[in-house]
Amino acid sequence: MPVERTYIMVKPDGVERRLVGEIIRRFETRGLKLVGLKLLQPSTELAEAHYAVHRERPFFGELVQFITSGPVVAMVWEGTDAIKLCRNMIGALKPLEAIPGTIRGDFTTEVQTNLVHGSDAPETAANEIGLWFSPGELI
Ligand code: IDP
Ligand code: MG
Repeated sequence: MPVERTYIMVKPDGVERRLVGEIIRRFETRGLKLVGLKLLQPSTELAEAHYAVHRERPFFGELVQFITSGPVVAMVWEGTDAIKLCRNMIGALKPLEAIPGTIRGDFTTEVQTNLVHGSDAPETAANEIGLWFSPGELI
């Protein structure tokens, strides 16, 4: 059971809907440790780099537009099996599969405006943390 760090982001819809506190509370009360946190307006370049894996998908342009449409809350959370644990707490991508009790399952019916991002594997977590934070910003 490895101690991991994962990149978690409240997307612009979550900030707009005043769900930042609710989302942070869930990770905090679960017992994860907050090691990085900032509010920022992402550039198109940063959004494209973050979602580079989806570059060929038909929704890529729309996705980059959405993620840059307003401020996001970028965070790094640390804990045992933090990557999968946070993905479980965020819930599935498909709205019908996002079960109640998860963030998506409790607060959204949409596939794109789904409130929160979480890294899906150790390699992507390391890559995303490096993209959004400089080492000095992590405690
Ligand atoms: P994930 O966020 O659960 O890891 P991914 O498949 O990595 O899901 O997709 C990244 C993001 O792209 C999703 O969170 C969602 O905002 C958006 N997205 C994924 N599939 C679609 C789609 O079919 N239409 C519009 N947006 C999508
Ligand atoms: Mg993903």
